Amino acid sequence: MSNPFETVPATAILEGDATDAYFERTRATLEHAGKNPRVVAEVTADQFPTGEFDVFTGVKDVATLFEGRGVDVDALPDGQLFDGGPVLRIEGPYLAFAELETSLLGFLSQPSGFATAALEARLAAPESLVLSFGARHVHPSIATTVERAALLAGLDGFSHVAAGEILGREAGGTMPHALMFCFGEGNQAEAWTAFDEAVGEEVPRIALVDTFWDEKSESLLAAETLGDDLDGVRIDTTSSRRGDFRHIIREVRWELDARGHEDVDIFCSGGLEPETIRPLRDVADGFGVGSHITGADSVDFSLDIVEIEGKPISKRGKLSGVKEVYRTADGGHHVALADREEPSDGELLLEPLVRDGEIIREFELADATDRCLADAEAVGFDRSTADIDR
Ligand code: PCP
Repeated sequence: MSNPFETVPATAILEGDATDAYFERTRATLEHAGKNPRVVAEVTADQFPTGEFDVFTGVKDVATLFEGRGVDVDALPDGQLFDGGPVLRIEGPYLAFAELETSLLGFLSQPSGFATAALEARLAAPESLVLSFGARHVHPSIATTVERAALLAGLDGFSHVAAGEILGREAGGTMPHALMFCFGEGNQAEAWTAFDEAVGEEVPRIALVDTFWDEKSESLLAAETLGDDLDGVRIDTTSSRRGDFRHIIREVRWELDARGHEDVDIFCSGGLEPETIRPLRDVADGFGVGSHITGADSVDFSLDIVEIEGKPISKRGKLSGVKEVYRTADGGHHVALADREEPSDGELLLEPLVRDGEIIREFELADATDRCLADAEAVGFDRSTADIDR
């Protein structure tokens, strides 16, 4: 069973076999015709700025993909926000990278979508604990991709154990409903006590309190059962039973406080989106977010040759010529031909990534997170400011 889940192995990606068939036919044709032109190709989502920013990530995997290939690659830094124009540029003989286009775009498109959605969740509750709970919605072989994107966007942690081992960060989480079912209705106190006895001291004591009875009753029972050991309660009320979720949380807070349990935090999960998190952020202490991140649309990147043998070229609807992207003083993006004078107030965003097949950039996730959050502020990233001050 060398490949029991039929996933595409890393060697196939690195060797260019993780490709669309037409690139193999292109190679055969060009080799047959004795052609291998020197090209410049650019990865772009929108040709012109749209006013809407996304988070750029996946660049570390792209660097690995191009290592040892005889090309130069420039790219935005990991975690940078972008709006229009090229995010990555490749220069070299076309046959040095033709088949890599499929994997290159995949490395960027889905992780950038995850990170953009995670940033939306982050900014919906900037002061709260926000955790990534969505690894269960994706193929397990890309769980690290989800959790890394969540961390890059500033989330406080994630739930996936194997991803944690790869990323060097311990996964978080306490108990599912399955644990409560195994003890049964009426035995919730027994379940929470057993949990308290069984798990390590470093695990927060957060009791799941929506399984059998109402959230208030189970929260008070958890507080009575674990006393000062209880760190928090998690409310994962099913949407059909949710009613006014904000009111339920305030009611639980009130009743806990009334009995002296002011230190018990309230965490929420279950189908949360930025627009449902925002009205809860002043009454709940933390949120678990899954499907909003994992269900994010991939960023629609494409790779286009823009110069061939030193001459600008493009298909209809695309912009020819080697370009640069600038961040302007007002937080916007400016796209211009690379051989023109730089705008006086523009910060050049594309940076060298690979030179003649050698990776010349280092990647620190913490740096990318800092960049992402600072850049989100610089460009005013918030897709839902309308109700932010409720
Ligand atoms: C939480 C919630 C979702 C999970 C997290 C991901 O699970 O019910 O299924 O969040 P999402 O809805 O934002 O994608 P648990 O309450 O632990 O699930 P279970 O009912 O399996 O115990």
